[in-house]
Amino acid sequence: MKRVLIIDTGGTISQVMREIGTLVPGEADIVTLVPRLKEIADIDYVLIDRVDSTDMTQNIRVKIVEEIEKNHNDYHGFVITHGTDTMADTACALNYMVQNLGKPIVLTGAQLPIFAPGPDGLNNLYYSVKTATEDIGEVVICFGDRILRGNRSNKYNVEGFNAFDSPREPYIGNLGVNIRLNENRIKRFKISNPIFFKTMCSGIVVHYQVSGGCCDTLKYYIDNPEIKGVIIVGFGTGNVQSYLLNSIEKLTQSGKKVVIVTACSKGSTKLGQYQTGLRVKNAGALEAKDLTIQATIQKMMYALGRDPENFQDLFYQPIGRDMD
Ligand code: ASN
Repeated sequence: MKRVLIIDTGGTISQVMREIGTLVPGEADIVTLVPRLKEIADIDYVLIDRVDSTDMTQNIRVKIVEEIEKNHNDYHGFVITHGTDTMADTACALNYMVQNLGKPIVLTGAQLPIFAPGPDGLNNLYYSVKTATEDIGEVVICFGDRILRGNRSNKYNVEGFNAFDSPREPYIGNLGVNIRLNENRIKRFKISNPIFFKTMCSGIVVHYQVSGGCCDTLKYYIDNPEIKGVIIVGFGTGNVQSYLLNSIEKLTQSGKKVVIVTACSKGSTKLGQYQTGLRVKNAGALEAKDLTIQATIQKMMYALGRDPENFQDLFYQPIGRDMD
């Protein structure tokens, strides 16, 4: 029988309702609530934390990586239960922290606590364990009736049972009476040579442009030693407002990395297309091309944590088909 390790980090799936109507971390043993999991695979379970994923940290992510590192030869796949709010961020982080595993790392969770009437978490957990035994060699999110490339996904629906989408990448698979896997997936490796990377740089900020605004908050980052990288969410192809340019130039001159990502959920930055993009490139900023915002954050953390001198090369090296 195949073996699957479930790594629990918390999220709504195991939360309970307080009388006042607020969900808080609970004590649920989610695996025993889905007894039929044993018919799919031999299951082992480790509890790492019970956080609402709002409070997900790089330390918890390192613990996930350590579990995978310790056990990677002994299991066919890994399932990580996680809150939905930052599940896509963790999927991206794991794509960079665990490279060349060649086995499925499946993230799942729920919109409703597993004790609520009609909980989606029962199905999500069941199908995630199944997915972890399949011919997949990458980090995926398994949620609702979709299997999605983790590093291309985002939570787009607060309520729906299909909470995730990946607008830049067709689904890796669809769940129904059968699991149907698509050819765009990365397949399981026969022989793998994984690399585990645990020193992500947390000193990243994201600046969202305010159309019609006038406050140059970027200037506060220039002399801040905590901040190593700044992501600016560009309009369209990566266009950035004139009043930010002076600070961007100072940021890049002071050695901080500045990356422009597109605010759009499809397509790529093209900083040369408009003058409003070219001038930010001339100020020393890089562009995230078609990386999602979540992937840009985690890839910056990875590249800065790994080797800031080689930031540009590391940032542009595709990992787990995160960019075209
Ligand atoms: N706030 C919750 C979390 O991310 C949302 C959920 O899991 N549905 O932990």
